[in-house]
Amino acid sequence: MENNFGKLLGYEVSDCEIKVSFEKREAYFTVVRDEIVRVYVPFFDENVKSKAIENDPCVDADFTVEQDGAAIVISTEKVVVKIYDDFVVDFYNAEGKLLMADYRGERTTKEKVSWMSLEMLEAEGHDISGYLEKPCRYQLVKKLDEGDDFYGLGDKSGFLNKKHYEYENWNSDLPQAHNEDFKALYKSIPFLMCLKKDAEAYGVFFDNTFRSNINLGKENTEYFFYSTEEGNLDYYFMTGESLVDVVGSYTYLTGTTPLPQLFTLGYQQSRWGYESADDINFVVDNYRASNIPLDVIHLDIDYMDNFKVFTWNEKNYGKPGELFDRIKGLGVKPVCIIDPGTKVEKGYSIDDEGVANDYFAKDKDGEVYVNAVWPGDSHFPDFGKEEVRNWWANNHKVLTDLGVGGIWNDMNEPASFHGELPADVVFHDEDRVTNHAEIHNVYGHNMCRATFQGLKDQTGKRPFVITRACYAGSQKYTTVWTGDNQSLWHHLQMVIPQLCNLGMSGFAFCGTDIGGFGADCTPELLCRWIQAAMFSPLFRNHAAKGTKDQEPWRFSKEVVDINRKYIELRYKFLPYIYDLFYKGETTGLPVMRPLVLHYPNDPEVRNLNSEFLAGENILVAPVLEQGVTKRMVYLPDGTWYDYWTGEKFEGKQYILKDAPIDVCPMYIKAGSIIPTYEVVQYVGEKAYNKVELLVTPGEGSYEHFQDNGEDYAYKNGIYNLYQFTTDANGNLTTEMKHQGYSVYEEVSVVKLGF
Ligand code: MIG
Repeated sequence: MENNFGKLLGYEVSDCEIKVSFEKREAYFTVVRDEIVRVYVPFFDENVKSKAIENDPCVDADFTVEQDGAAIVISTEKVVVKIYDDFVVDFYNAEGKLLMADYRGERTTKEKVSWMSLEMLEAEGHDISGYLEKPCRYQLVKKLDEGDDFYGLGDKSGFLNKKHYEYENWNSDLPQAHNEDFKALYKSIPFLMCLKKDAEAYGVFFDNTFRSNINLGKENTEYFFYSTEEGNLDYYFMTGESLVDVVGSYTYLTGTTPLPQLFTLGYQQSRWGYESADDINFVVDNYRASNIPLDVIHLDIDYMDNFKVFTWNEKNYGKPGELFDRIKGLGVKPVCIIDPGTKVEKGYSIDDEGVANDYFAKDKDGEVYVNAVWPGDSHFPDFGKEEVRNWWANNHKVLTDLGVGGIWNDMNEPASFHGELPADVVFHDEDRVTNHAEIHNVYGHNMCRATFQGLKDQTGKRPFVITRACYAGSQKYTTVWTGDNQSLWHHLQMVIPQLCNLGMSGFAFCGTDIGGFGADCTPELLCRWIQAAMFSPLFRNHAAKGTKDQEPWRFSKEVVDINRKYIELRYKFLPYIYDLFYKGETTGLPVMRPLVLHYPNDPEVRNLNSEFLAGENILVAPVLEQGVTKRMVYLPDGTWYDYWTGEKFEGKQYILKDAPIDVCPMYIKAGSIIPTYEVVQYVGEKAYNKVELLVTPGEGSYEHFQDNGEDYAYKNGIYNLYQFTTDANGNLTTEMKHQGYSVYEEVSVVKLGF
């Protein structure tokens, strides 16, 4: 094995940082807090600042450092790190259990070393060409233990448990149907969680924006590895009692999903192919006529003049104010798409300004870089510069002045029609000059930051931004959808694992295109999709140009009734979902959760792809297969009540539930108190001045949040926090933990299962 760090020489401590010296290099270990330790080696550039972690996360945690035989040992209350010669590093929990160990053997591919910096090998005069198939700056190879299961990684396709698969972090817009063998999708969230055999949990966040690979025992079941073509070695090890703690640590570092506006949790309709104001009005009118609630309609690229961002196609869409005023009069908020590609056109003010001010990326020879997207030849804003983000933010004024409800950012991988942007296209990271290879995975992130800022400054409301591409930490600025899925049953099956992993990766606010984007949706698929998506935070039906009409009211009465039933149920549970967001702003926990998050000791749920929990209290087991009308449901530990019949079941067993096309099996945990609202056609149609609590047997306790649902007043105390408790008979006691907003006129109880 190559020795490229050499022997351990010693260490120096300053504040929360421990500099560990080896013969040939130094490595830095930072105790961020009791459960989090950062490992850092600036192979690439010391001036690179994290995009995911914006503030210094270090608290003054207590720790000790000592030399213990061959190792330097760093101990906090929760983590023990042992560092050996050659930069071999092992992480233990406080009980002395080895959680993540460096792999001692050799990788079985061409790469012959278990830890390597090519730069160093090169500097030492080695010929590195034979080592790697692809250029690789460094790799981290960790021991894979029997029973290790992996979760997280954001939007990656496939199943909940990522073990035995390999992934790539390179934001990618791929038109084919996303299959389980896809390595990359639109987002790069290099956050991995491991649940060990005995349910100890840890997480690792690899904070590097360059292209990287994560191989979780696919190459060899003895180890897993992370490798990257460039960048600093910069990763965070985090642990805790459970996966819940690990999610907490990760979102402590990168930020939690902020509380959204209430209407953004309502039902939304979109289609690429609404070609005129008439089309939009027709859709809105049909929703109202069919009594299916609707809060948002999305305007895809056709609303723009020749796909020029921040313009309006007056020919087909009339006066912008007129359309907005009409649909807003019906209670529907318009959301407009904005792509990054800016049409190259003299006299188009956005492009002129961008060129004049040096706001666009340039090629290596200093010419403004051009590639084609929807508007034809286009320029690409250099969002890494603050000046550019401010400019972009201000450009949104033309839409916020009209009362736009939110902004949908697409094509920001960035996607381009004439091949991918070359690696050497020049971009900035603030003042630092860099290139596409480094900026690619944070292009969407930086764009969303700008969009968020624009909406926040111009409206004073909590911004509603939706993006396709992003990086770790983008959850602070934007919601996400999973891009171009298709109307396929296996894509319906992917909804749960994909959204649960996004949720555990910080993105509490996520969704898929309901009904599927590409291909034609069948009536049955749409019914099952709306059921599976009922608790998906972003609740939007969207379809591609040229596909079969997909609004529920285009189908038979049965399909309309089933869609209305579940969309109404969504509006009923709106306060519960909103509470999950309110709590998640502190805990980092998502709305849609895999069972493994709360039942890590139950081996039955480690690979459970077909059920999820909404919060902790509602278990949803939708039918995900064509033609199936009976569903095997696994209930975890505890007592559960069938939402539809009130029937009681003890957990830790499989049950068989009849699930005809209009039934989505749902179970409520014993001791639940679930706030519900009256069904409305849109948020704001009526004041929510009463709340009805759905209560199941068993003593319960629940905190409920209420505010204006729109702005930041709650940060200044303008909200109510109710503490509800129930006794075994379902008798309710209410205590006001905080009162700063008008209180409900009525709080009532509906009992289930008594
Ligand atoms: O190249 O704006 O994922 O949701 O409707 C296609 C048109 C561009 C891709 C997005 C999709 C959107 C479509 N866009």
